Amino acid sequence: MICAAIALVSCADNTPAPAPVYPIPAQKQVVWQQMETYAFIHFGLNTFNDKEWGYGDTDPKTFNPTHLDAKQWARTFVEAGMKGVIITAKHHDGFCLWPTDLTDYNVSHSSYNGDVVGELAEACREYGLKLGVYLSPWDRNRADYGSASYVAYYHAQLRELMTRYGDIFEVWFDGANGGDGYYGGANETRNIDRRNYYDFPTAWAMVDELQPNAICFSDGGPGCRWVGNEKGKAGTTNWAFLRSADVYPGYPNGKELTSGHADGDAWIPAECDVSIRPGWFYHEREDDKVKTADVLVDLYYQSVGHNGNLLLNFPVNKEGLISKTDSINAVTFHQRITQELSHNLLLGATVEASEVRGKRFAASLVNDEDFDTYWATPDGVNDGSLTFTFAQPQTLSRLLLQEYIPLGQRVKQFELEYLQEGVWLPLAQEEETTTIGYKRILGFPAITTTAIKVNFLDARGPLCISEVAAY
Ligand code: FUL
Repeated sequence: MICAAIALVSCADNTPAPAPVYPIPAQKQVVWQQMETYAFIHFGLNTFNDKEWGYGDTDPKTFNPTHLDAKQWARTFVEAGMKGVIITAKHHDGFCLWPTDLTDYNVSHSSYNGDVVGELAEACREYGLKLGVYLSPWDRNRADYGSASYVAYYHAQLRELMTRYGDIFEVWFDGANGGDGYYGGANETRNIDRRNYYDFPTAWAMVDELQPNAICFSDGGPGCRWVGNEKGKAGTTNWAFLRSADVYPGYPNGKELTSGHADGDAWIPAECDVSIRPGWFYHEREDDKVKTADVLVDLYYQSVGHNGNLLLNFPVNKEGLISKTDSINAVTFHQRITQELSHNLLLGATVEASEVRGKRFAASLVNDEDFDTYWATPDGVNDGSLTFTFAQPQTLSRLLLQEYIPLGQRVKQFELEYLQEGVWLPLAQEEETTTIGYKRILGFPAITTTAIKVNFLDARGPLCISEVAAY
């Protein structure tokens, strides 16, 4: 089958879509995956006391931002291409950025007169960003931490956050619970059973009930998972599945989370968290250590380009603002990505598919900007190829592939080739061309060619390829 690479007119025919290959995502997980990049904010007593993990005994009056402006944060995020923001409503020190009814250790007893979570919620509404909250299970301020009453308190805090601030897109359940040299908060009990103590299933059910569109993050999901490192990098092989019986918040085998479990039974895609500075919280000494736009661009290709979402942290400073260098670098990063991925060279090519599953599935052989149309192979055909031929030689250094994930993640191995003087030559390393998932972007030294070919060598079912683009 040969056709122009721009979307063909879709022709009605009765060929049924391929059956899903399980596990498949919930609709809200697809929506979440399409956000691709969003911001993280670490802000609290640590900001003013030069700490990363406060002990929970710091005077709340030390929280004293002089020019706090959540709209400045929101503007920066919009210009940096972020689709939402998750704020540390409560970090491990137990200090709450909202005026909770449940403890005095909160912003209303600080030197700042306001509701930081509420101000951010309002700014998000104004700037069209989605809001998420981080609520640390580990709490170094509570005298009853370790007992059942703390868990009731923790769930009540969650209820406040789920009911006071409008729509929430994600709730962050951090698995951190102390570590070498960090034990011994003001009121700490160490003998808890981390897997069961917090009664997470009840917390997640509450989120489902009060915020049905929100997904729950933890090391092991259920909505999305930690990627196993704080460097913002997913594996080149990255399955959106985990074996749900094995994983839980605090799951110690972080390495597995970088690539997922190929035999997983639950759709739990990876989220790549990383800070724009070395620390999560603001420290003056890191003012000259802000990640450059170049580094951020690279992180984008290793997170979003590796089938993960990028959660980029901004340490709000003592004034209550995102520092200038951080804003500039983040905005420049977004401009660079937008520019690098703006012109799909395949739109001017003709495409030949090894096989097509009826006319309907030929309608979108390449990047037609419509995720919901896709090229599919017939039942029983779990491999195939797409060949793109250019009218004039083109120079390219990136290839982007997307699977139609509402029907599952399928591709296990593929390869890229380009035509050089009548011979097909390999374009990328084998270990880099395994899984695709929602999005896979490959980079390679620039080549000039008249044709490229994607060979899909093995998949878990018939192929469902939503997009192909080259830059
Ligand atoms: C970790 C925490 O211990 C860090 O302080 C930070 O919040 C990071 C995002 O998650 O588990």
